[in-house]
Amino acid sequence: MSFRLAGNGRFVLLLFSLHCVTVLFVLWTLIGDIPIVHYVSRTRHSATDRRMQATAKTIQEIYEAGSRKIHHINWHVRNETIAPDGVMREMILVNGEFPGPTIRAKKGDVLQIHVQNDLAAFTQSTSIHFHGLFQRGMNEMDGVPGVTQCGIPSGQDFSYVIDLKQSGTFWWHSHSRLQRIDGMFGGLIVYDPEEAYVLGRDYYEEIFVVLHDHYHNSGDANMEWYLSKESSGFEPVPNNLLINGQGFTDCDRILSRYSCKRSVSGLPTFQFEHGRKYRLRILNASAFAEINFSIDDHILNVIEVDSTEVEEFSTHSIVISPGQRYSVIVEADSNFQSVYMRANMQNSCFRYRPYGYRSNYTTVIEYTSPLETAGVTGLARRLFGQPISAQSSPWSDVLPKEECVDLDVVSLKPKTAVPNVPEPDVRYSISPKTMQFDKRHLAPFGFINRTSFLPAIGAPNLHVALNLINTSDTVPVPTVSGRQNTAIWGGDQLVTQIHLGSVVELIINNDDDSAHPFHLHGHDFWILRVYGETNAGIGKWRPEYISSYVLDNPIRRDVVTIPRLGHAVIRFRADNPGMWAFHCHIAWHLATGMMMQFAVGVDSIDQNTITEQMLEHCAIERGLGTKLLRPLPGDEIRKDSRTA
Ligand SMILES: *[C@@H]1O[C@H](CO)[C@@H](O)[C@H](O)[C@H]1NC(C)=O
Ligand SMILES: *[C@@H]1O[C@H](CO)[C@@H](O)[C@H](O)[C@H]1NC(C)=O
Ligand SMILES: *[C@@H]1O[C@H](CO)[C@@H](O)[C@H](O)[C@H]1NC(C)=O
Ligand SMILES: *[C@@H]1O[C@H](CO)[C@@H](O)[C@H](O)[C@H]1NC(C)=O
Ligand SMILES: *[C@@H]1O[C@H](CO)[C@@H](O)[C@H](O)[C@H]1NC(C)=O
Ligand SMILES: *[C@@H]1O[C@H](CO)[C@@H](O)[C@H](O)[C@H]1NC(C)=O
Ligand SMILES: [Cu+2]
Repeated sequence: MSFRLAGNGRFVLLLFSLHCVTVLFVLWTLIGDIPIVHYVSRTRHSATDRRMQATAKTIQEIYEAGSRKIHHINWHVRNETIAPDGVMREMILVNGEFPGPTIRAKKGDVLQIHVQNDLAAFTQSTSIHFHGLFQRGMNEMDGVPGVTQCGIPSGQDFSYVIDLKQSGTFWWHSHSRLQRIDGMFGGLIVYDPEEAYVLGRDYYEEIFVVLHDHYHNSGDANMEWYLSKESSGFEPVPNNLLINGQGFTDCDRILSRYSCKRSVSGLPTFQFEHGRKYRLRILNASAFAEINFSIDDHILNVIEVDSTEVEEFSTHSIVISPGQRYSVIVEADSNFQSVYMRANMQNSCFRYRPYGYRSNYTTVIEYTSPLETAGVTGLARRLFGQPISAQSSPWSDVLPKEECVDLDVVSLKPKTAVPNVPEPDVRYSISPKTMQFDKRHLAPFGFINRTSFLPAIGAPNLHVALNLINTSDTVPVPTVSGRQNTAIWGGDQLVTQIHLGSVVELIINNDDDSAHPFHLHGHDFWILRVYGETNAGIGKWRPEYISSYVLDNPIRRDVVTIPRLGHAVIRFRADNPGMWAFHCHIAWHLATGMMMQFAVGVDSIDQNTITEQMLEHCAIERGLGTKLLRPLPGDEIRKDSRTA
């Protein structure tokens, strides 16, 4: 055994690998094509890895807890300085965990999540949205400030009570400001014995893989830059890609204003036992980047897309947009002793690369057997740490060129088939766009049609719809475009009223130069058509496309990526009363207003669902009033010239 130090400071390590119980081991060397080198030696799964894994025991405990278990969950929201990839930065975390706590429960259970906002600054209210849960009949628990609630003010608390009526892979995240990309998100997995693939029966273990882009600056700092002249309207590009909150930074390539710690960065490693099947639940929690995920020498059998079970579909790689989830079954049948799991950010979606930018990520999946782990390999690990390289190479399919698009709509088929999608009762079209205005110093804002959303202060639209507040009593919010606020709703709102039970067809024409992954709250939708163009001006929807819709059992999901210069057509049955957000899931576009709402069957909402506590939070928000208004670019100039 030996190791040597390469000239450029990279460690080259050797590792033991034991092949059978009786014989000894062989040494392997490394450094494949990718120079990932620094890592923390670990002999056991870290706490993070344990939180991300579920075994037959986990599910047994969940089921033995009895029917309709109430999960009492206590969350504290605080800001903390941590270094997920070696670079220290302030983050906003739940219970200090990053990613946040993973909730595991079964269908029929109730979550009672007590959220205490311990953020110091008075403007930092918070909220939790449970992405993918329809919240049927419980619109007030959807967690969107300005739409279904006021933010939970700092120093205050709120309990989200949620009936779990669906199963699958979900996630939760703050819907306030940019807290999601500052670290406030986590997984929510709901099991159901009726599922096609059951843990312990159809697969041996499951591993939650959270892929997300990571910025070395805070969301607010990035936003300030985005809205300034320096950005020229380009979105802030992430510095790194993390898996389960862990990553690696080459400290030599980091600007000196950051504090970079060589010793803390680590890569998660995963273990497979030969002959077993694993379910990977993959979540893209990114702010911005599309990610291409693959495992060398292993086929990904896609079984779930955004909590919709699909007919098994085999592929070598999947591209995941922000907010999307995929479950894949992977059979551990490789002859390699260890292989790479690869995640690449789709570079073509970015318009520039920051200094020290890292777009791809490989981490090792090791093949182990229980004896090896306990025996000599275990000892070797304690001495030398985790192996850092594998001999495998990436799949070399000839696939279409890298583009920011989802898995082909036509290849995904839900298991619970809907042979004929119902005809629409109403058809709406919308055009999302990022636009810049001279009077706002060319700062970019996200629009849907001519409206850029700003959350109404102290007057969420759900409360307005239920006559719990008059908009005339609220703090006026300036509109981005300078147009008048609408008579009914506060702030700058695009609200479309829908009769309960209507089938809505929505055509989204994207004339922008970048793709927009759109997410609908409260419902999932059928995707009838997705189309991208390479030339501006000709990718818009046209009536003759109706004949090309996929109407026979199309995929149902809750996020669809609208390709650049193209369009998508979705349909959904608006059978869930409430104010439901529909927005781009790219953090920068959402935070600058790319959001509209569907007011579905508002007359059927019970006013009593809004608690005293929720009304109090709104009163606090109105009390803070103008303190919560951040001047829009351009407004401060007007103020200056008035006072001058
Ligand atoms: C973060 O914590 C620091 C120190 O505790 C505090 O000064 C700051 O205001 C906090 N920021 C927020 C957003 O709460
Ligand atoms: C996550 O979603 C973002 C936004 O669409 C996308 O750019 C990125 O590639 C996705 N990442 C993965 C791993 O799918
Ligand atoms: C991975 O990153 C390296 C270094 O940034 C780059 O040279 C390489 O082309 C990337 N590979 C892929 C597949 O993007
Ligand atoms: C995704 O990665 C795989 C494996 O590295 C590669 O073969 C494939 O071309 C990539 N797909 C896209 C759409 O970039
Ligand atoms: C958005 O604008 C288009 C084109 O002007 C219009 O036809 C459509 O009705 C608008 N959509 C909504 C939801 O207002
Ligand atoms: C709204 O205004 C009307 C008319 O001024 C008043 O009667 C009603 O009580 C107000 N409602 C609320 C919730 O303040
Ligand atoms: Cu967008």
